[in-house]
Amino acid sequence: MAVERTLSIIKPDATKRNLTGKINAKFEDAGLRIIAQKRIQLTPAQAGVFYEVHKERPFYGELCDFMASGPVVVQVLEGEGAIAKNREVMGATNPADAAPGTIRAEFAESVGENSVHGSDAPETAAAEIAYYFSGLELVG
Ligand code: FUP
Repeated sequence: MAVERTLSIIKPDATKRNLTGKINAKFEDAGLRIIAQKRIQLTPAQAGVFYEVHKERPFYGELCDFMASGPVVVQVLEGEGAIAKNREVMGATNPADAAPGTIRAEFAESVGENSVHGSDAPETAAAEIAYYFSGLELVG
């Protein structure tokens, strides 16, 4: 399997509860390397551009406001099959459906406030990484 890079975000519900380290341990235990990471405060407009694919969905406004409600930690994870592996470690979007041991099963508060984001395909991973990081910031 090829070595991939994927964009991860630790969302405001998790940064507020001081869960960055516990979530990072899940990534590292799964063999994902955190090759870039920064804690930032998004504006609703910046979150809106990132989640543009959802702009027709009823939850879009709430999602943008939530993502701007506190700091997020944006990060690039690298590893064999990193995109799918990260999705496995994250668990299902709705924590009620997330497998035991996943980040969302253990930490997410609701379908909207679900602690982490992870890219879902190679093309989105490349675009999402480029939204938050310059090439110089990726140190594999
Ligand atoms: P995921 O890829 O698992 O993050 O899920 P989606 O791309 O389907 O959704 C992106 C984000 O939209 C979720 F993380 C939270 C929000 N969302 C809702 O608030 N309500 C929903 O019914 C579905 C998604």
